[in-house]
Amino acid sequence: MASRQEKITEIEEEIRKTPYNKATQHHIGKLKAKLARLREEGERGAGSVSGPSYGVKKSGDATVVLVGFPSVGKSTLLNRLTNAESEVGAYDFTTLDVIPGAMDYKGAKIQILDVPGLIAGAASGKGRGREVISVVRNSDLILIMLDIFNLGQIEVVQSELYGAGIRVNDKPRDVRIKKVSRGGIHVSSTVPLTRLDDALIKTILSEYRVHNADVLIREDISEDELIDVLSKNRVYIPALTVINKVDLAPKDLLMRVKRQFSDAVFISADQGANLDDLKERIFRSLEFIHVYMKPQGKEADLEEPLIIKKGSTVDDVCNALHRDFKGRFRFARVWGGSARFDGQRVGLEHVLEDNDIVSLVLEK
Ligand SMILES: Nc1nc2c(ncn2[C@@H]2O[C@H](COP(=O)(O)OP(=O)(O)OP(=O)(O)O)[C@@H](O)[C@H]2O)c(=O)[nH]1
Ligand SMILES: [Mg+2]
Repeated sequence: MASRQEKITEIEEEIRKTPYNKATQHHIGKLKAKLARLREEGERGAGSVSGPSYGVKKSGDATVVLVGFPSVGKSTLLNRLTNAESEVGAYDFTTLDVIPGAMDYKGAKIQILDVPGLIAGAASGKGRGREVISVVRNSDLILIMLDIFNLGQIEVVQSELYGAGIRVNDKPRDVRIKKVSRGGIHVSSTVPLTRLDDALIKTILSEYRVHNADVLIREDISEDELIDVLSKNRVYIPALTVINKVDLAPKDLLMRVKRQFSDAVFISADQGANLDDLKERIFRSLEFIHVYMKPQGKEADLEEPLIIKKGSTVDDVCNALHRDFKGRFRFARVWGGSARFDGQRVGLEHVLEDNDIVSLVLEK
């Protein structure tokens, strides 16, 4: 029997060879779904979906990872932004491990991870691709780092991340799939679907063993996007493009690139240029919120808020404060944007908003 990898290669080959048109669209859709499912199974087997395999623990309020080709200056930047000392070398693959550093900025403790350079084929295991990818999957923000003289690398980096199920600066498509016990697949949509028809939707769903379901689609999605909805291993992570070594670039080149990459942050890690701007962009991209703690029966501490990630729950607050709190948790009271009324009683799963006041009620 063919191994999973052989099957994957075979299907990739077939997709490449088949011209895409109305007549082959279904066949290709089916192959793509099959491919996505096989890859997913492979990853589960290798254990890479669950947590970094490099053995670096997440710490601080958020984790940022530096991703880029060898020698773009990742380690140089880590050393500039944090207390870490990661080896810098004028040759490729200087860094062979994950090197963590910590950056304090506006009250947030931000962990920054330097990883080995990424190369084409990383998602399928080239270099230390798999390990790097699993660290990236578990981060809160990706810095895609480029050398100003090799900007074409961005396409390779983006496609490697995409191939590894990482969706950058994106969010899941608005599709609801409600499984039912019988009656087949029923599709409804609130917008015209120009890229999918019922038959193709059914084909893709059946690859994921969904045979009876009500499907509600609210966007004009593609087959790849439907597969994303069905895949369990997709992660959605914000990213910033950082263009390094501007100290070496002639003025006219720099001007041109700035127009082309208007969202990027331009730095010289080596010279320490524009790093304050980068820190601010990192901080803003992480979308922290402030939560004020109110000890029971006392006034809230409005001086020193807790800094946590947007979307954090009462559970996250417990974990941030003390490792015993979760075990002793009874309930919490909340004032502010996330509360339906002042002092609402909530559980661990309650999602907080910026400037909420929280009081934890714990077992003695
Ligand atoms: N001129 C200039 N050189 C830089 C800059 N940043 C890094 N370098 C040099 O580029 C080379 C590679 O830097 P590293 O920080 O080791 O690059 P890396 O991305 O960590 O490389 P790998 O660990 O091999 O993936 C070194 O010789 C650095 O001194 C910069 O802003 N300007
Ligand atoms: Mg390095």
